[in-house]
Amino acid sequence: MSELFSYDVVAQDPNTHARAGVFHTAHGDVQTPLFMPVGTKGTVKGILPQTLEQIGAQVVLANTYHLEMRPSSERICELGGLHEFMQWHKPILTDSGGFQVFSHGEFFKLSDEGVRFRAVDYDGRWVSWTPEDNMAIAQRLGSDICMQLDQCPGYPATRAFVERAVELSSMWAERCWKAHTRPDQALFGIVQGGMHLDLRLRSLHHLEEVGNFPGYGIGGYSVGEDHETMFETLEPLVSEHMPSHKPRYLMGVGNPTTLVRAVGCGVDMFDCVLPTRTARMGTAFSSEGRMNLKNARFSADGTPLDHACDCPVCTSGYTRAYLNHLVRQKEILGGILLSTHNLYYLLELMRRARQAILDGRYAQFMADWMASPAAQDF
Ligand code: PRF
Ligand code: ZN
Repeated sequence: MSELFSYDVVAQDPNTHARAGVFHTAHGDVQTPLFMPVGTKGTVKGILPQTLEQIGAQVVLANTYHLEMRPSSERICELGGLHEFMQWHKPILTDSGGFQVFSHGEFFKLSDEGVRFRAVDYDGRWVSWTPEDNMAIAQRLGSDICMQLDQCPGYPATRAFVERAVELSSMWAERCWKAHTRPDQALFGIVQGGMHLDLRLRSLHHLEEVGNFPGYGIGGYSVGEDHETMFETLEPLVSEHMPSHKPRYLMGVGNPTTLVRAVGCGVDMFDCVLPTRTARMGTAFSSEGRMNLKNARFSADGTPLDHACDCPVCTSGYTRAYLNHLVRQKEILGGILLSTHNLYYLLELMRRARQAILDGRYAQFMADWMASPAAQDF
């Protein structure tokens, strides 16, 4: 029996920093690298839990801030915890409110104590939130992995602003570490520091001093910078400085090309609303790049969505013409089918990446991806 929340690297690619691993949680093992579908409010929009299982999702993401606002962690706890509430019995990761608060524009105030913000997407009331509150909520929800409360600076930001975010996030990491007591839940620290490698390293070292976190989130990327700017600091941070025996989770990144490159740097986990959000707007990921199903050129196309895809949508006889019709008529099935396909696409991409690492051919996998028509579009 492996120890709860230990991470075993099962294969290290010989020519890149990519690795394949297994992370053990209270609701089962998780094979890395992996993509985690986002179910912010306790549901991956439009997708049944059994469908998620069928397409091979291993972990679903939820958010403490949203679930605390409605229907509250107390209610969910009374009803048996989040797994029972949403009928997903595999691992759940809950993000803290940090990133959501950051998206509240001018309606928030940060202090050492915590954050105060207006719940603009709910009833508009002012809410005060401390690291201890965040831990209490996550522990009531009973997720397998929870994230510390952090501050995610946007981009561009002054160095002084980012430095302050690192200090605040470090202080909050320590308070989260002390407040966290649930033995069947793993608390991950979050590395911040914007596009400054020295601040990233300072943040990482603070986390290493604060406690023995079983894994690390990497926050503060994909906030408006271009890809090259991100990889300038992400690459050395992950491949040279982050401990190799702990999982590394790049938060909020779901662009297929970025995933392939980040795995090559040694990142293990990803989440993003991109596959489901773009699906609801009528866009599909495919082996030929992005496809906007609203486009009139699909209206009489009797072929499957993506001939190279084995997902339940592409193998059930649905045509591009039918998807075009559903999307144009704003039928909810359009969003459901495209979400199912897009999630499968990223889950399958990570399964193939894992197999390539196990076979010691990840460099070739990356080169093949970069040369593929899909990569030109992402
Ligand atoms: N912090 C937290 N959640 C996040 C982020 C972060 O920096 C990001 C940044 N891409 C996405 N989700 N707590
Ligand atoms: Zn498909």
